[in-house]
Amino acid sequence: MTTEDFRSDPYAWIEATARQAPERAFLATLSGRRWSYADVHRLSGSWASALQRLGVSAGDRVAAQSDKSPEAVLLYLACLRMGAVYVPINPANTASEVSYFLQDCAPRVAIVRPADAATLGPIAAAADVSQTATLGADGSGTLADLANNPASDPGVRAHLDPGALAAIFYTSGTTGRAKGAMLTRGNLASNACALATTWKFSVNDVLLHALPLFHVHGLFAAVNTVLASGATLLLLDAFDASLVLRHLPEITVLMGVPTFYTRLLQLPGLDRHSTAHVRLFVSGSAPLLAQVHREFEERTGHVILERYGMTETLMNTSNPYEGARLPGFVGTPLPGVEIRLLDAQTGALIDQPDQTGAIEIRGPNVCAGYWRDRQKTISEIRPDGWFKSGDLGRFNREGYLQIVGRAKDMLITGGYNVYPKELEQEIDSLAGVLESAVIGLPHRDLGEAVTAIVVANPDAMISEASIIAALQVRLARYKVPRRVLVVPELPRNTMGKVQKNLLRERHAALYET
Ligand code: MCA
Ligand code: AMP
Repeated sequence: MTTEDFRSDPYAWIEATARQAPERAFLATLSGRRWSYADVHRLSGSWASALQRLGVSAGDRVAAQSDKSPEAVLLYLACLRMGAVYVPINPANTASEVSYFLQDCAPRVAIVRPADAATLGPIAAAADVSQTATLGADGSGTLADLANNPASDPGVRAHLDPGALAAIFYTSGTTGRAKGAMLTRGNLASNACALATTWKFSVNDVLLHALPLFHVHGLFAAVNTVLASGATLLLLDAFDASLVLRHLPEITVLMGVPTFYTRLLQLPGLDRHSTAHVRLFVSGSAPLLAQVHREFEERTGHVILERYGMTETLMNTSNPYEGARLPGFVGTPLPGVEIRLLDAQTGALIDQPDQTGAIEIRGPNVCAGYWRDRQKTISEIRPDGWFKSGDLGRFNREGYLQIVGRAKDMLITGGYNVYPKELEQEIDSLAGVLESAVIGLPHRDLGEAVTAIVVANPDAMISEASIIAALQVRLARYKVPRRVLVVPELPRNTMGKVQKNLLRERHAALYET
């Protein structure tokens, strides 16, 4: 196995450790389950064989809406091993959202939770998905039954080009509908190697995993970096600040969204002693307030390392492992990644520090485009490979990037991205609604809280509660507005465009009490 294999074939990591240190722990749970690298190599083979018997071949999509569990990790690894394209779906997504994903990605098989099989089976069939299998939170279900069948062939393995697709991750967009970012085996492999090197991962590391598995943060930044370094995962079902605090003495690395750190700071037990065993705290997915950064250092002596990523590009920049980790900055480009800033008006290259421009990214981390959406691919990725991030940034004199805003209309709540357009379309379609504007307002716990400002049709009766109730059945919970304010009209500029800045200023203190 060469370094080149590691940068191009993500499954090669497991094979290497399973051969060199078969008994080393890959994954442990709080309930005492433990898998070595040899176990995961053997099991991923049986699971790949099960997928094959469901008709899956290399290049076929496998869509999965499952709870977080070791078996959900295994399913992903089985796909990597056999060259199937893994399409994870947030368990919070409603049936109508799942229906859209299935129609769009046209998977060979849909994996659903046993309790959802009755509802989602017909939805999958209507989307022409020929097979549905189940996977429960405890790892049981028809998929595990197939994998445990003695007829399983644990030797299944595809050796594919680094350009072959490994995963499709849906990310909503400014046009409303979610788009599938096509991530290749080379994207995954190169990015995990860059992170493992930059963050000095070793076989001695134990990463506490409290993130969801259906986003690139939890699956690729966390799981892949552990795999690429032969390290160990301690898998939690979900983030729970007290539980995380209790287990810090057993781990060396924590990766989280800023809300993790805000919540940990609320616990009196967070101090130098409880964090002494940890060598690295990483934050990303949303801006980490400089105040949280400083408070964390005062309490624990640890300087949180902030980095910047995107679904379409995986991780782009990082503060240094050794050297100054600056509050409010996301660091310098990772090895192999290029970042440039373009003047938002003229498109001219900005080559001076302290000037704000549109961030563009190029490198082996940039996705192959959007699934079955050539138009969007062409509009977001330039012919010479530069990806338009939609974020605005500036470099300081030391070459550290700071994200100063977004050109795209998007907000981030607890690390989850919400695109106002998607919600506004849903709200505007409700009876009695004339128009709406969705904004993010400052929220101590979630960073930003989804807030809808709604205008009723003349003579119509609408209320905050009725709008929230109607949205709850259509949208994943994290997208549903925390508050809906019914107002007589929306502020507009002379061009007729809704002035969201004014709305944000006007309601800035809504969540302060
Ligand atoms: C849960 N709720 C939320 C959110 N999470 N509402 C708004 N925003 C959220 N993020 C709802 C729940 O459904 C619940 O609703 C209520 O809020 C209270 O839930 P609570 O128990 O307090 O929340 P939680 O379950 O503890 O979740 C908070 C969390 C979680 C731990 C911060 O949201 C989380 O794990 N976020 C991580 C997201 C992530 O991995 N992002 C990475 C994206 P009700 O009361 O009605 O039941 S990848 C990315 O962005 C790029 C690539 C990158 O750079 O990483
Ligand atoms: P996603 O759509 O989930 O891929 O989220 C990507 C977006 O999250 C980026 O385009 C940024 O706007 C934002 N993001 C990720 N990491 C950071 C960070 N450290 N600071 C500020 N914004 C971030």
